[in-house]
Amino acid sequence: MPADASLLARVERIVNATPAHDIHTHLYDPSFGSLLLWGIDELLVYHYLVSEAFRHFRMPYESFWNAGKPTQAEWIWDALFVRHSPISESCRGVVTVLNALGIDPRKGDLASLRGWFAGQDPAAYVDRVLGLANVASVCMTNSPFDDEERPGWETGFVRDPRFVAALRIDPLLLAWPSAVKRLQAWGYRVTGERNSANASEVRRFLADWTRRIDARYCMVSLPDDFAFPAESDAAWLIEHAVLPHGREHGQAFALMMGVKRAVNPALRLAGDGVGRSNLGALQHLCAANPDNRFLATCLSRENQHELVVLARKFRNLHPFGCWWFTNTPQFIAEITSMRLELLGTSFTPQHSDARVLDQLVYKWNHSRGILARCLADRHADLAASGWTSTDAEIARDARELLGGAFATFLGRE
Ligand code: RAT
Ligand code: ZN
Repeated sequence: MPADASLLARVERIVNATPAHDIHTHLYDPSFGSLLLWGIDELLVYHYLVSEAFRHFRMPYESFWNAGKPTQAEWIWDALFVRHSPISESCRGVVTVLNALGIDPRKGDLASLRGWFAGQDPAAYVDRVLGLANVASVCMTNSPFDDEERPGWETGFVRDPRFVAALRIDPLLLAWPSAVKRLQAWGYRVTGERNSANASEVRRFLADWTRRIDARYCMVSLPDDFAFPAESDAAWLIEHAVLPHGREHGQAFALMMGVKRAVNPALRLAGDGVGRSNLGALQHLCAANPDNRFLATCLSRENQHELVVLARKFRNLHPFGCWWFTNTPQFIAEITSMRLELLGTSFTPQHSDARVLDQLVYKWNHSRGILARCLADRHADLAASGWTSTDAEIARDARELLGGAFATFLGRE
């Protein structure tokens, strides 16, 4: 039942005051310099907004891509904020960010917004954003296959403890023939055949990078047609390298399921779509590998119920996040309520997937509001059944939902 105003206010206060551990972002430790994106232009050229702006643009795709970032940002601002109301979730996010920073987005133009951001000191700005978002730690997406990122890890740097690492291995699993060449160049003796010598070299590669970056978990985004077991390189690598590595290092494996890459390649990063996954693959992984831990999120709305039911059957499965196209108020409310009703607090309702530092502010502001409502409604139902929850109990729920259950699942309490 919907919580009354006073219960809702209590739960909101508690959820807002509870620091979040953001378990999946595309942000970088500030030591990576320009790889950590921030500011108004980056907010505007976010790929979620690029695909929305192309709903209005009449220009050829290439004209957009050939323009510099400032011009792209101006075009997007004009299309989505000047000529139309910014009511989509991603547009509203920019407004929430500016508002939280004390900037009235309706006063002044893009030039004055740029002036404000240009005056910020990067290090102080990181502190300010994390403070505004009330985020205690952000998990990065760290790929040894990324030529801009890898040198930083190889050289080494002083880590900011708020930025924790996760080992991303999409190219390894989804483009094995090209990954073989890269691994060879890095000194791993792989040939591409599916044999035990290759599996153990891949395990050596995973172990080296796990240690180098102190990876909390290992992760991949999978297409909707991912199957397991299967006669595929990905299935072979998962079974013979990723899972044994996970068991040896006590490391969870995160599957982000259901992305259809490059549905419209002309949109580049903004051109990916969604497809319904076969969660039989996840069921098989969980059932056949009770000593491995799996984190999972699904991009398709149609997979959400099945994912929650699977988590009831397998304690080595931890659902997380309302990812990408499900990161809208309507779906977050639906998915979070369903998970609370079927799993209690043993899941992680949200990750931000932020690519731009400032987005932490809106992603967490919007998500916390919905989480608080869903949680308040559960406590209202509970009260109606005869159990009145204390503030301390609600605070315990909030801690579990905002990172505590995740840490317990990973064995990193
Ligand atoms: O949400 C996004 O920004 C997507 O582009 C993907 O990066 C997705 O989150 C992923 O990690 O594959
Ligand atoms: Zn992501």
